[in-house]
Amino acid sequence: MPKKNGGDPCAFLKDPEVQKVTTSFTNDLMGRLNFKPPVCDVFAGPATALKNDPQYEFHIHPAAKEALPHIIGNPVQRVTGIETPDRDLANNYKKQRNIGIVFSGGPAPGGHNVIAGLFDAMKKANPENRLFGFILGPEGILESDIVELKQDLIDAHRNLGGFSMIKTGRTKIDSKAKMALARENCKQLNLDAVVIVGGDDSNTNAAFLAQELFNDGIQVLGVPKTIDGDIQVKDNNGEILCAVSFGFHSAARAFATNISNLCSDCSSDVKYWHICKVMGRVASHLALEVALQVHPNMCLIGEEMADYIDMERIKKANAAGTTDYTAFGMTLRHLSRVICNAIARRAEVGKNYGVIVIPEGILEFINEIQVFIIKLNTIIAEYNQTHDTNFHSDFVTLDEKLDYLRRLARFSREDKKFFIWNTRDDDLFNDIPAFFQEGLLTERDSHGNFQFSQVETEKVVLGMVKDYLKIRQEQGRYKIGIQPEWFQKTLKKEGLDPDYYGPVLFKNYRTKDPFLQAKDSLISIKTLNQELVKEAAIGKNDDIPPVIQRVFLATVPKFKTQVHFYGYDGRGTDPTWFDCTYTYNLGQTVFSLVANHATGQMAAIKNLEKEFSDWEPIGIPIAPLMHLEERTGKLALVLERTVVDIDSPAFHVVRAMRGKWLAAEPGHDEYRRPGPIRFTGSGTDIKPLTLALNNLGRK
Ligand code: FBP
Repeated sequence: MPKKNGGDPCAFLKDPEVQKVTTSFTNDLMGRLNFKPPVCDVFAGPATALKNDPQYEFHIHPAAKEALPHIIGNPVQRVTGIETPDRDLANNYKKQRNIGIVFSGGPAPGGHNVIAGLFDAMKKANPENRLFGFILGPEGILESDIVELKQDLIDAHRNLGGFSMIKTGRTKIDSKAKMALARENCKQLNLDAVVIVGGDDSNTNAAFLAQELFNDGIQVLGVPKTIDGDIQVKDNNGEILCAVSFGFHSAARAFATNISNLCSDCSSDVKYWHICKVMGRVASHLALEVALQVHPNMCLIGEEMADYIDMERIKKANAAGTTDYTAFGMTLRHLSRVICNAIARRAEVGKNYGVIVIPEGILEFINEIQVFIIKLNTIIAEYNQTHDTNFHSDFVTLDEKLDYLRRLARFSREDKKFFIWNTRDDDLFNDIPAFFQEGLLTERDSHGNFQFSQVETEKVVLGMVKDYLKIRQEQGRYKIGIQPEWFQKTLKKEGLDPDYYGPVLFKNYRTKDPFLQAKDSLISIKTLNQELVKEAAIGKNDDIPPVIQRVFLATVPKFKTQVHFYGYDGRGTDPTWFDCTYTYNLGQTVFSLVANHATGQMAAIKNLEKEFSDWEPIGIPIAPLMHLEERTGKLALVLERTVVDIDSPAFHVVRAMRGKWLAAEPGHDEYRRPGPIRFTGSGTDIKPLTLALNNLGRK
């Protein structure tokens, strides 16, 4: 062993004992690299074929029919295993192929296994087959930046999270020129097929590229990726074809592990409310899954808020013979009240701590915010179009942007015409905090999506909650409940009679309530003094007995918060068994689609919600899943995203258990410990709990 002082530090690092401790090759890593996910039975034989399943039908949008004529008629295709392929099939299956693969959008655990599954399947069919990875996402297609993916590289990434093997990016191939360039590059690279692993926007891109490359005989296939879990496919009859995108389970489990640790922390030092924002910009699937995994005290689900109807407002408007449009959907103010009520209820039973889960995209479901987002999207898009420039480069600072909006409001006032931004909008917008204004004016991503991860959603909600809690506190409606035993013991220790002071301090002293509630009027030392004097417990000029002050202070809540954002950590986490296996089989499915000449299809596994033995690899046509959506102020054909169904069993369970999880009653909290991510093993929670619940009662 080299000497600690002096000697060559590098020599010290060569010491085998030191190397043993500092090695990057941990047991977990080695276990992951060596793990072989099971494959569906259809992949066991020498070849596969595709069987059309015409019973699955979709509502086809006329715009999709017009834009994607070559692939709009694609059916759902089932992969079948072929034990003894005839000569034609065998020759075709074995044909030497060059396949390009690209990751697109945010990382999601399992991506490397898509590559591994595809690689293993194509090498099994023909060892001469070659796989190429486009570097840094679709930008790699446009730049022809490609690397051949060989055995060693793939083996070094098996069952590991992230997209680090070939990186990813959000470039969109969205113009005629870019399409033509992509086409030219794929032809130059002599590719037979391109596989796009991405979310809704990237699969949309896959469909358009499939259309573009159709006549060149280059196939384009999609793979449903996104931790947000919002790529779900059903046919017209509600038959589930793709229950969830890959990466969702792992990310949710990573968030859940961390949030469950916070549950255990906060119920130990009982002083913090942990506000946990979890990713998911459009849908609240991740928040819902995390809630089922952890049983937090509160979990907000955006889709439920959008569905909210304020009956009081409706009644008032009806009585006045008018319509109150603000009665539909929840307002920010109402949301803050709901949260505050829950916090105050827990405080009453002495629990001045807890965990709240908030979906990243919650604000999109809030009435007034949604209006701002749509209006600002349109204003920015119109500006860019009219001036052929970029709004954000022309107006760099917040003040410059606000000034532009003010000018729009002035135009609308002076012209007295209908304009998208009027004085009322401007006034309302100026009422919100600057950081949030900045967030709402942030640059849209390349697909025209509002970038929720850049907005401090939790800060907005928290700001309102803090303000309202302060009001409640001043009204005497937010206090900490006191255990009668503690009160008795504390006063007796100081020689005071608890039965004398009890009715002076508490409104429920003579009841059998498990917690004593301070009178509403006791909101400060001054009001405590007044109350004691009024009840003749002390004289006008007497000091408050210190122990009474102590008891009073114990009833005063301090709302202390810790704010957390769970997103990027979950995108980079190592995959669960579910995602390892799902993605490896997706890779195998993609090869079957390529080898059987499919294009414009998305690889999927049907029956994911069931046992592994029921999993069925399929190809889903992308074009029929498209609809028109507003993007950058214009309508665009995109793959429809699926939001949380508030009629689903998973949501019903959360709704039914919410009261229990809030635990606004004496006793323990109901927190659940999901434990760390596993990639082996069995049990009920090896798949997403939302999937398991939604499958109950289905055949
Ligand atoms: P994808 O839809 O590309 O999978 O990404 C989704 C997501 O993880 C969202 O939850 C989040 O809002 C967004 O990525 C953040 O993106 P960025 O990488 O641009 O910060």
